[in-house]
Parts: sequence; C-alpha cells; structure tokens
Amino acid sequence: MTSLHLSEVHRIRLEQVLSEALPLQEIGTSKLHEAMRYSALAGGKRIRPSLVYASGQALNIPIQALDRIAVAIECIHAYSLVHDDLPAMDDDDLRRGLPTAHKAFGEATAILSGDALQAYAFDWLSEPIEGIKAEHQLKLIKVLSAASGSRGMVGGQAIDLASVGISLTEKQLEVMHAHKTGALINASVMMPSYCNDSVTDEQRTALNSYADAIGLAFQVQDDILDIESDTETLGKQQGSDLAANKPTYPSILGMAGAKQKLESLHDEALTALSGFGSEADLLRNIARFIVKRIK
Ligand code: GRG
Repeated sequence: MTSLHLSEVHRIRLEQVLSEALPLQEIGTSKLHEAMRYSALAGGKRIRPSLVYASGQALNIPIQALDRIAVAIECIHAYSLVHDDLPAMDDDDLRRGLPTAHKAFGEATAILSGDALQAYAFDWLSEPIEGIKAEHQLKLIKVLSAASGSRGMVGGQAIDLASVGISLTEKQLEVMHAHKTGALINASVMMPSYCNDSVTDEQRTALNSYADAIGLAFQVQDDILDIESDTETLGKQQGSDLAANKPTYPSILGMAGAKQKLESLHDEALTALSGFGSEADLLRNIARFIVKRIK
C-alpha cells in the first residue's frame, strides 16, 4: 500500500527528539545555539529521517537507535544547507521560506552553526544507545562520517563547484549527485542495518540498491521541479535557457528523457525491495513520494 505522504508520525517524532537533543541557550553561546536550532528545526520534508525510520521498520530495529541515527543525519543535512547557502557558495537569501542562517544571524555565526551542527551529529551519535553494542555504534559513526566527508557529500559539493560552466556527461552528473546528495540518503537507509547482527548480506545489498536508486531519483526529480518552476516563473524560453546553462538531467536527457529515467529508477527501487514483505511498505511509500513530489 502506498500513498503520496511521508509518515506524519515519524516527522512529529523526529522533530520532538531533535528539539530535545539540540543544545539550548548557554552562557556565551546562546546566539550560536539559537542559530543551530533555527536551521535544524525550520521544517523541511524530513526525507532522510523518514528513511531511517522506514529502513528500521523493515529490519525491526529498536526505535531508540533509530532516533539517534535520524537526529544525527538531520544535523548533518541542516549543516550542509547552512553552508550551501553562504555567500561563498550559492549565496541564497531564503531557505524553506525563511531568511537563510547568514541573513538571520550574520555570516560568521552561520558558519559556526554549521560547524557545530556537524560536530554535534557525532557527539549525539556516540552517546550510549540502549540495546546497541559499542562495535555497532562505532560502525554507525564510521558510515555517517564517510558519507558526509570528502568521499561523500562534501566531495560531491566540490565536484559541483568545479563543474560550473563545464558540460558534464550523464555519467559525470551521476557521480556528482551520488556524492553530493546520494551519500547521505544512502547512509539514512543503510545505518539501521548496522544496528544488529541478524541483518543478512542479502538484505544489505537490497537496501543499498534501493538507496542508490532513490538517491538518484531524488536528484532527477529535483532537476525536473527546478526547470518546471523556472519555466512557470520566467516563461517557457527563459526556463529552457536556464536548463541549457547548467548540467541537469533535463538538460542532458531532455524533459521526457528525464521523466523516463525517473520512472525506471522508481522501478529499480521497488525491484530491489522484492525480497521484503509488508514490513518494507514505508520504504516503498518513500520511493513513490520521491518520484511524485511536487516540491
Ligand atoms: C556545503 C558542506 C556542504 C555541502 C553541500 C547536499 C549539499 C552539499 C547541499 C545542499 C544544496 C542543495 C540545494 C542540493 C540540491 C538537492 C538538495 C539536497 C536539496 C535539499 O534537500 P531536501 O529537499 O531539503 O531534502 P529539505 O528542506 O526538505 O530538508
């Protein structure tokens, strides 16, 4: 059974745990903590935490472990958005309909709040988790740090910055996105699988294929939505000019080709889950949400 919504129960749970986890005002650092809370608690689709809870449900992982993983990943995601919005990167004024962190708190505090969110993700993830062995927890820290760093998300951002004004092949575009957005999406699906010894290699391989397919689908749909909203705002010609000026799936494959790719990635994600029963329905639901979402 699938629907076009992420689990409301998990979103509410995540936001409660995240709010309790993040530091409150403390002497000397209250502005920094306010900026961290501002960016992490400002809403957003919460796709990555939804994936953590859905993957955990498919594998029957204790909810306390999923809370830890979901909050840590969302802190990394929030930090990446704060830094991505900075004048040295995308120089954006708005994020999720609100002033970006550097507009609201100044550039120096925004940079520090991103740094601190990143560090806090690992601080929070290294607290003992009831029912989870220390060796498994170490693996979680390893997977999240690898997905976040130069061989993951930050590496993807570096490839993206280096490709400005250069035309990329479809393969090069895929490599960039697999790092920039795919790595954290992959970690969201895979981290629950490292919480106990009963998860099999077959299950991990299946989840990894699912994660890679939806990670790429997320980006293809993001590109399609960008072009469609540019076209709506700026008119057809300017919208397609924008598409031609930056490497995106619609600019490389055409809009019809990009939509076809999206459908085949959706099929790939569902096929990867064929060994699971109804316990993986939330994962199927998220795959559908990713390819059908309208923002
Ligand atoms: C600057 C360290 C650093 C990393 C930047 C992931 C990333 C790397 C930047 C994000 C910038 C961006 C807009 C990427 C395009 C796709 C994307 C990740 C969008 C934002 O993710 P959503 O749609 O955001 O899940 P919400 O607001 O729903 O949480």
